[in-house]
Amino acid sequence: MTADTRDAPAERARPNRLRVPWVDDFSERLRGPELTSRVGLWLGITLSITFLTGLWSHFQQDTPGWLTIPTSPYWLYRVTQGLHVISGTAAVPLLLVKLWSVFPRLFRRPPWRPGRAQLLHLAERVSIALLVASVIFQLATGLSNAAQWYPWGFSFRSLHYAVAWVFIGSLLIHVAVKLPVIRQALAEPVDRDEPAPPPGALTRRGLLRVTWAAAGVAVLATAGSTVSWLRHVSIFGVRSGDGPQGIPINRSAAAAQVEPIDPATWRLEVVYRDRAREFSLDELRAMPQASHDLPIACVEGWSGSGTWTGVPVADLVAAVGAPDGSRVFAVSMQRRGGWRTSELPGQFVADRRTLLALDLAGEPLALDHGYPCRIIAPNRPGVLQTKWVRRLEVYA
Ligand SMILES: Nc1nc2c(c(=O)[nH]1)N[C@H]1C(S)=C(S)[C@@H](COP(=O)(O)O)O[C@H]1N2
Ligand SMILES: [Mo]
Repeated sequence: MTADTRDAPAERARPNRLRVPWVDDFSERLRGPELTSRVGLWLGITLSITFLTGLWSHFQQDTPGWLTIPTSPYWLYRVTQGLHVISGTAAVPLLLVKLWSVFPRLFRRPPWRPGRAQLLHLAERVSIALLVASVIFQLATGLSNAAQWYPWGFSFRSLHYAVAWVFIGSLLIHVAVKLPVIRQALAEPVDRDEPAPPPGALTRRGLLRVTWAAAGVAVLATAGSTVSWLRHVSIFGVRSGDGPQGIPINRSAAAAQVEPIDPATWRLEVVYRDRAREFSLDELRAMPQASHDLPIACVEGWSGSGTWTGVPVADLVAAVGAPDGSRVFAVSMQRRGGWRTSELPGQFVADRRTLLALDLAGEPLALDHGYPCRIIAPNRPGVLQTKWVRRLEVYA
């Protein structure tokens, strides 16, 4: 056997020789740091946007003491959460190409002898294992959440949030370790040292173009959930379709087990300390009404805008003699399940665009949109726009 045939891949790949592959069993024609670093750069950008907007979404729902969520611009959460889901979706094809470009490195053997090199090798592998596992976990749970599919028993938000920190920590380690390689590879043309492709075969440049196109398709396929004129191309836009009064329904009254009310006997309770007032639907309608165009921006990524009319919450707070800047805790008629209560911090109560809405698009709220009344406030996650409100508790 000559030296030539011993190294030939065909010889190695003989099916009767079952063995663990080596790193150089895989074709190096397209793979290499020039490709990996370019796809990695964009993967890093999309995932960083996803991380930051995700952090913001978490803080909107679970606000740390040092942070005051602004009520303006009213569309801010709509944009940040739309970006969160769009950039997360665009990351999927980038991640697949990136993993494909580096997976032969899984079959590198660690340095045989114990020592610094072996330790470094193991440390790098652990950080990459954490990075890959956390990214896959985040994208898989995030995408199924955006598809409103919750096939698990854990609390989505707390786990998605916790794993986000594992992700960002291991990403920073990875970038720090690879920075010299990344910088050098990005400074070179992508086809440096690229062997001439067989006729008709893909080149590195071609592969990059396909990758960008796939990410672009992923963006278009989700962006319609936020950007209404893209609705018809957004096949992944789960709730981008219509709903009653022009806005999709997140959870219907039937799903929330909320019974239709009798408008003659229904009352809204507003409670402040030992003061409590009841308002009938007619009394609420007799109060000065305000109208605002505000979006429902669901954490799951879809959003839609409507014209809401109702009583500014600040007026109801004043009606029970509570001071400006009071907080309001809204309680719905729904008895079971999440999202049946929400808290409006003082700045939201003070903002006169924050409504106890009675109408949407000039008509009484559809039962599924929260009839007889719901909270609607600027720059708020949909999950806090409580429907079927029965009681407002005011705290100074
Ligand atoms: N009582 C109650 N209010 C609720 C919910 C709910 O399940 N129960 N869902 C919330 C969520 S997650 C969203 S996105 C919005 C959606 O409002 P819509 O169904 O009117 O579009 O309502 C919010 N208000
Ligand atoms: Mo939502």
